[in-house]
Amino acid sequence: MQSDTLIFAPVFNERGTVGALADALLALPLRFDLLFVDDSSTDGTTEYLLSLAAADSRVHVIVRPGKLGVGSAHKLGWLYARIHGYSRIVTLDADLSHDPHDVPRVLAALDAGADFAIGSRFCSGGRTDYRGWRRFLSGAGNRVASVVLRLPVTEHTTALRAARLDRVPPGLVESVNGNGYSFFMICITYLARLGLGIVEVPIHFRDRRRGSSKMPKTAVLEAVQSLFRLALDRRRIEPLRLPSESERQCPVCGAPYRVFMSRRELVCLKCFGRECKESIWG
Ligand SMILES: Nc1nc2c(ncn2[C@@H]2O[C@H](COP(=O)(O)OP(=O)(O)OP(=O)(O)O)[C@@H](O)[C@H]2O)c(=O)[nH]1
Ligand SMILES: [Mg+2]
Repeated sequence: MQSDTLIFAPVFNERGTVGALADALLALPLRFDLLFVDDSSTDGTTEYLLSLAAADSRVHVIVRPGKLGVGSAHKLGWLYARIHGYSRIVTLDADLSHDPHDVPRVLAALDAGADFAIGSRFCSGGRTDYRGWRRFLSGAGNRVASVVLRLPVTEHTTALRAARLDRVPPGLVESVNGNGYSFFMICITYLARLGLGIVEVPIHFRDRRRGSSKMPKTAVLEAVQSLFRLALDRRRIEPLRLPSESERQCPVCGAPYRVFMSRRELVCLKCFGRECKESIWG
């Protein structure tokens, strides 16, 4: 029987950590399924995950044809959770920066009444191992975001998160206009502006011990642009609806993972195949 909780991690070339991550998650005393979205890793990660999925029915893998961005992988994780009827989703990085043992802690925040929980480096009790430029960037970036966006949180950018799916309007997260690292800030801004109960859970964020960063140099610029856009555009958020089952089917790759990016544009989160016309929105 399917569990009601989906744990999701995006993954690209993380062979040095993904095995330990999967082992630690699968040993947790919780009932859940585990989804990885792998962007055709070239270091053996894909083969490892496919063999793990063949051996353990809790593990699911979607392999995309190329590196399509961490934000779009998260949107696919959320869509997968929706269409398979899970009631809770937990997301985290695959490089062991997020401690798998923090998963029960963010879920406990949902059990205690939160709609959305975020693992936080900057709230009281939170820690980060980043040093130098990365520490400055994440600390200053999150402080600026707190001032400009005026959300009730100190952490806007990390991916360790948990949500009750019945509290989040379907289509809101799946259609976020950001396929890279800006996804995280846009997503939490929308949820806070809709008035969801958001709780910060203090975490110790570790620097990746293996592999290399996938963050492009343009990520900072992209984050600044998103921050200004979110600060200036305070219109009421109107989520795009999720497509029906037949609309979701992608004519390019055949997968059922299309979402609306606007009222006239359907985009496949698996292959990025697009369809634009006047008449899509019913
Ligand atoms: N599927 C997919 N996963 C990605 C992509 N980019 C990053 N990831 C994964 O997203 C997670 C976060 O990426 P990281 O490179 O660790 O980004 P970061 O934590 O901000 O940077 P570091 O601190 O340098 O590790 C990791 O699990 C990556 O493997 C992508 O384009 N596609
Ligand atoms: Mg990382």
